[in-house]
Amino acid sequence: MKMSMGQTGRRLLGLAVAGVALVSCGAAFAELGQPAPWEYKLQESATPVMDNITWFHDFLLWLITAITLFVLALLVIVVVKFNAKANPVPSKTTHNTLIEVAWTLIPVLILVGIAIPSFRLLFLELDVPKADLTVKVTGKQWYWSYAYPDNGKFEFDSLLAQDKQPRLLGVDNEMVVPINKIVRIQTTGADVIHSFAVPAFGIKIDSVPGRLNETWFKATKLGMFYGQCSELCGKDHAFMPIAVRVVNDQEFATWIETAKKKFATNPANSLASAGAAAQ
Ligand SMILES: [Cu+2]
Repeated sequence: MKMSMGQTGRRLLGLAVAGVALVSCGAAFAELGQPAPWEYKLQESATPVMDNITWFHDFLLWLITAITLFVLALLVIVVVKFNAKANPVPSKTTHNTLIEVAWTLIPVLILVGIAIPSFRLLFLELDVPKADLTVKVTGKQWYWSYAYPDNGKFEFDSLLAQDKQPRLLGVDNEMVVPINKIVRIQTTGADVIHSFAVPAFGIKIDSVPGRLNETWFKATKLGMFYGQCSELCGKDHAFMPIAVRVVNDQEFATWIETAKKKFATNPANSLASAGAAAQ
């Protein structure tokens, strides 16, 4: 079937409209701190580290687009200009010092240009600043436990709440942190390897039995932020969500007082009891 130019044009226009509609829908559904239908970008950032990750991602996307278009242009030039028909007597050129130096040096410079922001980001992630608050996160089959060693001797479990929204992300007891404070996460696994990840905070760190891994975030936006265990850990791996509520200082102080009372007699205070039993 042959299409006229008009038909082709209309089809292309239709595709473009559909594309724009899809993109704007994705933006319309986007919600802070959780995934959205038709989402194709990174989640909206809520920490300086995630700002940096988003910037680096976009920078690489533009760079790779420019490189791909450049290579495509070279291929098109070669196909058009140097095919057998257009170029009946082939040239016998084998070396060109300038081009050879250029195609070695330019990629090296591009890699250095990528390495500098890449290492800067890596140091930002790994170099934990002086923390205002430490939260100990323990991954268990199949839920999370949170302890606040700076704020009192309590620990609580956070399990998937089937009746809560967003589906498969809502939990019974959320982790609560204050806004604009540096929170140090120390994480370990009680049984197998889990991984503590919150996309909007730009954190993902393995929770390994027998080890204490460390990361940090500084939430700059109020609200609920969701993540999921990101290391395949058994049959309910998909059902141990992470929910973090970012509140202001006063609300946090109130929550700490409530939590101390509410979770003081929690029999699931397993870390403390397991530690005491071992001694
Ligand atoms: Cu897990």
